[in-house]
Amino acid sequence: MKKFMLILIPLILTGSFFFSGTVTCSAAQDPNDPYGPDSVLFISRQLLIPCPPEGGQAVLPLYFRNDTPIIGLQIPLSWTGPAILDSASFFGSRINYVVNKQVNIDNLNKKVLVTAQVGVQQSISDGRGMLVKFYFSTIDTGDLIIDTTAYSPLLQEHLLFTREDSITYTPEYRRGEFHLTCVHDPNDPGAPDSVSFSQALAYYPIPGGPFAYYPLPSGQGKVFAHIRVSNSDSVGALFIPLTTSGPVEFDSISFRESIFGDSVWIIKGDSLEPKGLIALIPVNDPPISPSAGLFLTLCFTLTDNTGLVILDSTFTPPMSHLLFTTTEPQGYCPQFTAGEYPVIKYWPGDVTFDGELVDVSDIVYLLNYIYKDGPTPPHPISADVNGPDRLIDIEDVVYLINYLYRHGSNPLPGDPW
Ligand SMILES: [Ca+2]
Ligand SMILES: [Ca+2]
Ligand SMILES: [Ca+2]
Ligand SMILES: [Ca+2]
Repeated sequence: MKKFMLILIPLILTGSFFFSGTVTCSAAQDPNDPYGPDSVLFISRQLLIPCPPEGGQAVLPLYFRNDTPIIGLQIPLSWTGPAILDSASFFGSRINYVVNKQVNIDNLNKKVLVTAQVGVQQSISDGRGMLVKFYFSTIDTGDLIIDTTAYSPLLQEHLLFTREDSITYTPEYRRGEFHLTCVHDPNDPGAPDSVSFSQALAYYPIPGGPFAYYPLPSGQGKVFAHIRVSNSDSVGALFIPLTTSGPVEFDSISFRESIFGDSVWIIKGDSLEPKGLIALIPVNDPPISPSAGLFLTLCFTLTDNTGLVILDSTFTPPMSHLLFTTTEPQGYCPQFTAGEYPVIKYWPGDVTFDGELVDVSDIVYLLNYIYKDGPTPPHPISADVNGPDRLIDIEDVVYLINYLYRHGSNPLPGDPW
């Protein structure tokens, strides 16, 4: 007999901000740096990730401090370790107001360059706080070390702040040392089980055409949060209570491409307020056999074109506890990595993702990718322009050529799937 359980869990918004004691490794203060030494730093810490071969996510904020106003910064970084840099977000940053700011990600060489120039805008006033958040996909346990390339002979690889009189200087840098570990509940048989999110971005399409920059926002953004589960042994039930926060409205649940098909029972809280709770209890009869992959997808509509969507677990036993059960049944806690989805604006057809309107360079990039083994588009969603068919192929090239040169229709938003 199948059992029904209905749980209602109060909205809990959690946020934590840890500072751990670490040692600053500093060179002598740059003589052009007024007053005390300015700095760029990570807060090193241990990060819990799903055990391999499951992938997880590591969200790493970079901080900076300046004791006099600055008008620009250039921060070149390189990293070592089992991680891929998916994206970066300035949401919540001290320089979020600066229009001319960029993050160039080079996963091939494991380098990333953060730059900002205030131009005619207000200077970055003295202070301390977050600069940018990096979103890494982790592929293994181990150490993720983020250092600077400040001592490279290349000028564009120097670590620099720019004073209001345009003189540059090198602030101190404290490298980030992140220990990626995974834990194993002793009641969890076999390999550690896990619950994680497999896609780290929320996309907000801005329609193309001559008025693309005005008015903003326009179009409708979506977040598809893919929940992955992995269970090494048969399980009786999965209890995955979740909270959401950020600029989203819950839309629907999809089982498209789920490893379970639609054969599991889903019982959830019966009201889904904005920013509210989602609780899911799938029960399979007989037990769910060992599996790993996409469980289900939560579909949200974005209510803003900036911000951060966070999906976390409530972790409050007994009713809203993240829990798997064995067939005994014995409960245990799988590994869990919260999902953070920075909202990224994009212009459909901006294949190069340079924030410019569609031009010939986007077509060239696409042709290189399709026919000459060129690099994958930075965000494939911007290249699937012919109505989302989830293929990036000659049809998209033809569509873009028609749009640019033959008064064809505007490029269409892709599918964030
Ligand atoms: Ca200073
Ligand atoms: Ca297990
Ligand atoms: Ca472009
Ligand atoms: Ca396509």
